[in-house]
Amino acid sequence: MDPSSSPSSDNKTVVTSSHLSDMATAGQSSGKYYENLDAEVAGKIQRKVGLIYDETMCKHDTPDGEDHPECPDRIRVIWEKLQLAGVSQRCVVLGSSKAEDKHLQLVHTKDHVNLVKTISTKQKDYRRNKIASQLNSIYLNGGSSEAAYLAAGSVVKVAEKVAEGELDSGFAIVRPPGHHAETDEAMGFCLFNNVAVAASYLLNERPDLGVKKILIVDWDVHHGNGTQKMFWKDPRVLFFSVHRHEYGSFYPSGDDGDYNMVGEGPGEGFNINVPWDQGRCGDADYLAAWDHILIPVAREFNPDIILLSAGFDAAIGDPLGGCRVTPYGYSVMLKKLMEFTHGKIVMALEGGYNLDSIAKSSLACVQVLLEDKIIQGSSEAYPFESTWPVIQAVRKRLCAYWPSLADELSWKLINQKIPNPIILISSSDSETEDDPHGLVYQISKLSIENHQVDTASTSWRADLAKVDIWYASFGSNMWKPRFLCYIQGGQVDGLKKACVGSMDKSPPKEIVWETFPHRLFFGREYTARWGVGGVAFTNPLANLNDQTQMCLYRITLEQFNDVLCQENALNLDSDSAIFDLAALQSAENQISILPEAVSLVCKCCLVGEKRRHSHTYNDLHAFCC
Ligand code: Q9C
Ligand code: ZN
Repeated sequence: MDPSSSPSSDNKTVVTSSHLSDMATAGQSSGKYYENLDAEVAGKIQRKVGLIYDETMCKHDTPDGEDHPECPDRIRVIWEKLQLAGVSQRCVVLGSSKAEDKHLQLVHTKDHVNLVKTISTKQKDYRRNKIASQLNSIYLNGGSSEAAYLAAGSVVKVAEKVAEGELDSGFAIVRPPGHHAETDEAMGFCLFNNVAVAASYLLNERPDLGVKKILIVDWDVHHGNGTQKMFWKDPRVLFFSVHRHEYGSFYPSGDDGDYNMVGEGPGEGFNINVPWDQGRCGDADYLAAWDHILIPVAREFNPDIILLSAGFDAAIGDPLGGCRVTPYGYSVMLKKLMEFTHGKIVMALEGGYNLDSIAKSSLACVQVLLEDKIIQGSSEAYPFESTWPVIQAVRKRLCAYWPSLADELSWKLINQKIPNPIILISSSDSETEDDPHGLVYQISKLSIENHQVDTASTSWRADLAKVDIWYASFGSNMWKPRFLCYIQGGQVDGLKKACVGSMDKSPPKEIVWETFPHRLFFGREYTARWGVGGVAFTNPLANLNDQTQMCLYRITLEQFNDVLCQENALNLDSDSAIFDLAALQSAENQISILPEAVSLVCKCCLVGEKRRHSHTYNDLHAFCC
């Protein structure tokens, strides 16, 4: 916790710090969530990436125009994004195709195919509404049949071209989505199971293409119940789904998405579910599932092609998903799949309901398929603590079929702490160019000069109350309800006991989610000044290419003091601040300071306690003394 800064004439530095005592080694042992997977573009033959988009699929809409998350604009915004970014122009754009009934009937009953086919033709709205009302989460209109046929047919077409080798990979930007659709039932916004139809087509109708083993990866935030059932007993298809499950309470609810559901008969072991017990999962959780389940299994399975049920409703900002996967996270997940099948990957859109998120995530993925330089970014450093038990349970349940899952995960890996909040305090005037959102500028304007703090004063609270700071955190740790407990008091899920809150219970003046230019140096295990423990500094102006999503709370230095006290189990009603106010002030007075030169000393150390404490949350001692 280090509110300090090192202003210099030409280079404003916002110093942030957090306890990072095990961060330096974590990067190596945990699968390197900060790694850069730059693809060498120069000298490479451009990969052929197919795209299908057809405005006709926008005609599927709610019958009387009410709002619905699964809306026509979903595919429009993706298509527009790819065009605006100049990416679609470098792809092979194919016309859409209607699925053939005989292909649909590889996975669906004749009745179901007929139902979907006849929805639009002869029936009136009220008839359609009646049918829809008997289904789970389905609306139907006059455009539904055609859209459903085009969605399924387009995924089949891209899959065929990729399997033939005419394309290296492709993305079918389709709706309605497919993965909830079962053999004889539409549900969950899905009419035909587009990906399952394509998989079955390759396996059963096109033996000439030599596709014998298919890996279906379903990263939609919901369980792919339909796809699971269709290949339940089929060892030719390895189905992997990662989804919110919450003990069966999350849509589509029930036990189907449980990790015990591994397939049956010859298909036993060829169905893998990674069921999150909670929302809010982000890049680190997904990448942990990749590194410790999917990737090793895929290596053993050695598929001929990968079909990706690419819903983007686990994306940050999604109104239904509640998770926090960033475009960067998606791009890394996809990149990791490119090692297989010579990159033969067929992406099909499933869910995803935040238009901005799905457009950005889609763009990031197509750039991976094109083997562009991967977008810059970084993820929260660690998965949630609750993620490891899930991953361990999945590995244990499936290790009989996949020996690469048999080893126990190392203690070191699973006991990594989630990253601490990062504290930003800035002073100094600064340049404001290259800061379109104005956030860096705003931060730079937060100054503690003119707020002389009197170390001898008993009115330290009044002094600190005059100073605003930005408290920043990576998403998963100080999520808003939790952070608000530290300010306003109370207890939410994940807090061991209730917080008393800050003395000043006024809510943060601003709460901003921002993709923030930053650079983190998590590099130190020891600094002369701060002793054992890592530190992190950000230099937003010098490293504009590095981006991370952070949540920033504008609070007063007094509130910050109280947050720290609560995190470290110290009393609030103390007669001094947790900070060394003299250090804070002298930091302010220096013109150019090396980060190491600035330090705030925590109270336990001021009273002569030299032993390193083991606070579960904020090991303040990691960087004081
Ligand atoms: N209580 C896809 O993402 N939610 N489908 C219904 C009823 C349905 C999501 C909630 C969510 C379906 C493809
Ligand atoms: Zn979904």
